[in-house]
Amino acid sequence: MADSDGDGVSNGEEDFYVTNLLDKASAFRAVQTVSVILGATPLQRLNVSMTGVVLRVYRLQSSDNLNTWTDVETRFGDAFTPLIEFTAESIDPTKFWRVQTRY
Ligand SMILES: [Ca+2]
Repeated sequence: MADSDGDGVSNGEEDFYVTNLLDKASAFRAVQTVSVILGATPLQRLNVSMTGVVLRVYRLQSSDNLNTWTDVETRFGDAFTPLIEFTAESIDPTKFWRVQTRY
């Protein structure tokens, strides 16, 4: 639980994401955008990207209520193509998204 570099990310999380636990500039970060696409059936489009690490699994999930989560897409960390990008769309006016990571 310690945070040796004081960047707000625990040493355990830095170990999981293979970032430098002594460098504040080195931490796992995901970049996300949500766009509204107007049309006959308006929808929201999610884009989220992050740097993946070998032997880690990244799973995009969605929910309507924050209680029940549905798998949308699963990606595996790959040293040759480290960028992991998810794109998903929903016609629901309210949709929750998360990326679950694990070994
Ligand atoms: Ca840290």
